[in-house]
Amino acid sequence: MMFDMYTHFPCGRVRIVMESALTARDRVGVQDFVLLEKYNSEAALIENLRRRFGENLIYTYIGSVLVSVNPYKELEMYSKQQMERYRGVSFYEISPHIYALSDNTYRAMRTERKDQCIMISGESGAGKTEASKKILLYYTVTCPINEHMATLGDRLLQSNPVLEAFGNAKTFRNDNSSRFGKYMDVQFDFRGAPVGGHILNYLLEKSRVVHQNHGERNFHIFYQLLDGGDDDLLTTLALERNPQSYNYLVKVCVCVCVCVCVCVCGINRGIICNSLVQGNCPRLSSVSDKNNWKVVMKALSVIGFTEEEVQKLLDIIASVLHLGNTQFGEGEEGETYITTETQITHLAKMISPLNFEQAMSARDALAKAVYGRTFTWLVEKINQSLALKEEIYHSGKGCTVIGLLDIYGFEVLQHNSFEQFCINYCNEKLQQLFIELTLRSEQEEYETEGIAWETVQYIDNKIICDLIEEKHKGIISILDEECLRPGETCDVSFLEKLEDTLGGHPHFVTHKLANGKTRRVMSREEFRLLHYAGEVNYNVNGFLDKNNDLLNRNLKEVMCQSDNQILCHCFRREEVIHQKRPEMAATQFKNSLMKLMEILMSKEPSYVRCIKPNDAKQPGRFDEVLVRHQVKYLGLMENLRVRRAGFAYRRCFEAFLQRYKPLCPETWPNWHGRLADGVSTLVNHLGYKAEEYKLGRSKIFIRFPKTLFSTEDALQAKKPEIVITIQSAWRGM
Ligand code: AOV
Ligand code: MG
Repeated sequence: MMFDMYTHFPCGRVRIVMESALTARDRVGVQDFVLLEKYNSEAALIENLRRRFGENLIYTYIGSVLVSVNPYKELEMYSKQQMERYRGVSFYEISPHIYALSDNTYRAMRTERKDQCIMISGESGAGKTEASKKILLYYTVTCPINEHMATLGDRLLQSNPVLEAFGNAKTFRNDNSSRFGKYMDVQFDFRGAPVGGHILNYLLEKSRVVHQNHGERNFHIFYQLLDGGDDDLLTTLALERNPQSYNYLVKVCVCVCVCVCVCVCGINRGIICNSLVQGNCPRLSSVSDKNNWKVVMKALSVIGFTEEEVQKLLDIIASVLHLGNTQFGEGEEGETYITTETQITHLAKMISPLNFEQAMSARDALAKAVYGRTFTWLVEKINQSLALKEEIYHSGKGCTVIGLLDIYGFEVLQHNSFEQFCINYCNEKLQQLFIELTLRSEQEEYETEGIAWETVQYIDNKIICDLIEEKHKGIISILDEECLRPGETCDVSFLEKLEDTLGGHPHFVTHKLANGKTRRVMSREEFRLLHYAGEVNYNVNGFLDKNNDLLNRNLKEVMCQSDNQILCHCFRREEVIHQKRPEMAATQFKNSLMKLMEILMSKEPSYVRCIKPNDAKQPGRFDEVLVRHQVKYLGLMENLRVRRAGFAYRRCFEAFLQRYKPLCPETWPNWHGRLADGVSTLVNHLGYKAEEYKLGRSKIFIRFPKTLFSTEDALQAKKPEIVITIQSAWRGM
């Protein structure tokens, strides 16, 4: 961008001006996409990203939206000095940065006394979690400290390693993939000091506890405990150090085998081995489980977990591993019994009249429920530690909030299931919100500035949101009905119901064609949704089970009676006594999303759109095909179109006049009249045509970048003596 840059020299802050705008533009691209000449061209946008990425300039704006490309290497741009450079500096005066966005949001909250939120999106591995951590770090380092909450910053920061240990895992796409959505509020007092925090968590991928794809891992905490826990601890928990010993962590046996052994009852029976096919990936080169174990244990203590609580928590983690190793034998009449003695001593009894398949699935359901509920408990405990103190809350001076949303991006895998369906639904909602809020803020700005609103063309994805969430005829309602319907229901009957109700909907496709024929390219177990970001085929296998998320009543009862207080807290007596069926998983998710939308709607939004440059997690590689996909999924062109619908560029009168006054004898060296008149005089002198710009109440709006570029070039030609090459400044940012 062609504006004044500031840098730090030993003598203090010095104002410097960019080298020729054109040469800089050619080399490193524009730092705001709205200034691209061909703003409607996806290729131009990608080329701009590529150029900047090549120069380690990973951040670019679309107006006030920050686009970030994962560098997959440590860049020298996150130091404390860098934080200082961005403090209090206007968004446009300095190179794009996550700190600029953080600072801008913070200042908007302070000056306007309005709650803010920063929404971070992008596909797995694109850098969302890293971005959210950098924002949090920026606030904890640069904001003042409230003496009553002096350690809050530490607790806020330490919540990350804990939640990552229990909620993140190595996946094919990311060695530290967040397997839950997270929204975190940071509360600030009237002086701008952080005084509280609150976390909401969404849809933990519980199925990972019992099953991982090849090359992936279970949640980090299991490996951290085995690698980092000392010998005494492992002995107390009856654990072996080797992850290979645990079915839930490593592939144990790919075939079903039958062997004979003496079971706990002392009778010879045939035993069917567990035939799990797990990730088989116990170690990671990029992650030190041992070191991270220490980090997590320290973090738990900083947050305020007692030793007893930590012990109980680890008991649960160990129990899940033991549970996974529980083997079942099949009796002569098809009944099942537990054959593994060690596990029995660590688990409540769970012998019931189930057949082998049912026993296995009950065991896994229990492991998932125990882990999932423990994770929720963990978040509650962290929230207690971060909770705003009563006296601050009631001080009468009020608090303002910055919310950080780090939530799964649009996902298209080879095999898309219930989880992807929920994740992509969430992205539809966020896109809908984005369009609504961006249009609203554009409209508001036009209104404040007294400029006539110009209609914007955009894709409204409400139709897809309705298709998924509408009462009675949306996909979620149909799924719930199918789960509750008495009689024989299954995933395929659910698909048939979808076809009956939604066949013919412009965004819903199955193998059935309208003329009764079959669409060959689609399997009979799939439906396809035409999302705003592209088409996704969902396989219905497992939809009913995952939506039901049922746990055997006997097992719930056993859990209620546990002497582990965390489990007692997680499995409440009332749940067993009243036998009230909890909401189905998809409906629960839908309702929590609705609440999230309300929270976000009530705040001033900022956006970070993260992009992953390659699938190999390598620095310096920019895979254009991959990036193009994400540009599409993230709706960046849509972003740009909305932002550029009226005017590419806007700037307050004062800044505009200050910069370009050398170009007009009447405004140079100083303009003494009204600012608006000064700008008017200046642009008249420059020969701006009426359709090229508009003057609002406090800002000039310029429609096309070329108008601005030619003004900038004129300035460079006029005043070469003030041009200092700032290549170093560009690079250093
Ligand atoms: P995600 O949050 O978007 O994926 P992460 O934030 O975990 O992705 O980033 C993935 C990895 O990329 C990190 O572990 C870092 O190694 C690297 N990385 C990301 N951002 C930066 C950066 N600014 N500088 C250096 N390295 C970075 V997921 O949670 O899977 O959706 O589910
Ligand atoms: Mg993440």
